Order: sequence, then structure tokens, then C-alpha cells
Amino acid sequence: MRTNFQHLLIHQEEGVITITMNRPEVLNSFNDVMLEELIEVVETVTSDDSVRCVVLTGAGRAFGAGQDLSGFPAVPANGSTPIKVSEHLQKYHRLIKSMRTMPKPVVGAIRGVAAGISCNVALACDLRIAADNARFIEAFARIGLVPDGGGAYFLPRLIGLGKAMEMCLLADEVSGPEAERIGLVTKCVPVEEFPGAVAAFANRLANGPTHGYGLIKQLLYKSMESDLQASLNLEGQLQDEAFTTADHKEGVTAFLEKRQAKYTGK
Ligand code: T3D
Repeated sequence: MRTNFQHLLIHQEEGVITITMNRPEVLNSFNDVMLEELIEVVETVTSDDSVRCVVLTGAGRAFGAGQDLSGFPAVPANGSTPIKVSEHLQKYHRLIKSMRTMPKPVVGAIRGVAAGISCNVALACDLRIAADNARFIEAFARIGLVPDGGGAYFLPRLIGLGKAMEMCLLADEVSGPEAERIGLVTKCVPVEEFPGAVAAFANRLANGPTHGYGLIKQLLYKSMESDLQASLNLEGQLQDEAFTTADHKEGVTAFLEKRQAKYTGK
């Protein structure tokens, strides 16, 4: 995979790849180039077996401040063609669908602000770890927009409709500790401990049964859209597959031999 991106930093250490959105002067807000680069990396690592956990984070003091508003005029200059936002959103939709269907864990590592569509890209991650200076803002209502990038789908499923409505209508900040309390993130850690905590969290996932993790993602995400019978059917189908993996065999063997399992992701 190429690593010479204009607005992304890529770092791979063993099975963990860290993608850092890198436009710190505008709090890593999205322009077209950064969005397209992120889609490219996410789609590439999906089929790269050397990657067993993906971490998405931001450079500098923010995770991201949403769409770059300076390059996205609500009122086009005289004579220019108005922007059709729904068409532009297709790119974000491609990104979040790739993140959700990727057969390995995607961890959002949020330090500082995550606003607008950056907040919702964080919500599209499978798990989130926050620094205690994190600020989650569904900023859309502040500028008269509806939540996009899947926010209206992810939020009620993560924190319930009442809290989701509160975040979207009031568009107030939710701090890292509060995000942990309401279940928006897995854990919140002091900002000084953040890099180490993210690395430990990602390494744990990267050393897990990756193939099984992919199946778990599939089963849980599907269950949000299906009835009990459909979920039970899928569970059987995916368990048949999990049952044949080397990692399952290793997990059982390690248990019987009273030792730590060494998973290969196969
Ligand atoms: O299809 C589509 O793409 C449309 C979809 C839109 C989706 C969206 O994401 S809508 C929401 C867009 N985002 C926002 O409305 C957030 C705008 N930013 C803010 O409200 C504040 O910056 C924050 C609350 C996020 C952070 O505040 P603070 O005080 O920590 O930082 P700051 O001083 O406001 O920002 C620092 C710099 O980043 C500043 O530039 P300067 O003055 O130092 O030259 C600021 O202008 C710039 N910046 C922050 N957010 C954006 C931005 N520049 C462009 N676009 C931004 N979104």
C-alpha cells in the first residue's frame, strides 16, 4: 500500500495500522483529498491480511472538525453551480460502509474535538477510546443541518433515542468522561496516557482471533436490522465458519493445555 498521502499519516506496527488524519491547522476537517485518501486506505487494508486492527485518529489537538466549511460554500459564488450535498455525501457513505463491513476491528482514537461528520466517522468505528479532553459535538444543528455520515443511525443504537435526540438537537459538547458514562466510547483515559492506552487496546485486538472478529462484526451489525429468527439463522451459518478456523482450534487447545492462546487471525 502506498503511504505518501497528502493529508494522512500511515504507520503500521505488527498487526496494527494507524491512520492519522493530518490537517491540524483546520482541526483535521475533511476536504475532498483527505476524504478520498481515507477511502483508499480503508479499502486497501480491508483485504490486507497483515493488518489485524485499524486505528483511526487525528493529528494535533483534534480528532476532526467535520466537513471543511471554508471549501464547502452554502451559498455558491455568482455563476457557479450549486453543490448537490447528497451526491457529495456518497463518498462519506462509501467510507463508513467500508469501515463497518471490514472483517477486522476498527478503533476510533479520539483526542480533542470530534465534531460534525468527524464525530460520525468516529461512531462508525467498531470501538472507540477517548482521551479525557475529548469533545463530541453533533454540530449540524448549529448550522441548520441534519446529522449526516450515519450519525442518526449510529447514535440511537449506541446511546438510545433520548440521548441521541439531545445530542443532535442541542448540539452541545459531550466530554470524554461523559461519553464513557453513556456508552459512546469503550473507555476514557487521561490525555497523558492516551497514546499508550490506544496502543495497548489495539495490540490486544490485533492479537485476537481476527477471522472470528470479522464474523462477530457481521453478526452484531446484521442483528440490528433483523428479527430473532434471521439472527439465529445467521449465527448458525457464521458459527459453522468460525468452527473451522485455525484460531478456534488453537483457542480450545490452549484452554485444554492451560496456556495463553496464540492466534494467527486464520
Ligand atoms: O456533504 C457534506 O460534506 C456536507 C456535510 C457536512 C457535515 C458536517 O460536518 S457539518 C459540521 C461542520 N463542522 C462544524 O460546524 C464545526 C466547525 N468548527 C467549530 O465549531 C469549532 O472549530 C470547534 C467547536 C470544532 C472547535 O473549536 P475550538 O475553539 O477548539 O477551535 P477553533 O479556534 O474554532 O478552530 C481552530 C481552527 O480550525 C480555526 O482556524 P484559525 O482561526 O486558527 O485560522 C477554525 O476556523 C478552523 N476550523 C475548525 N473547524 C473547521 C475549521 N475550518 C474549516 N472547517 C471546519 N469545519
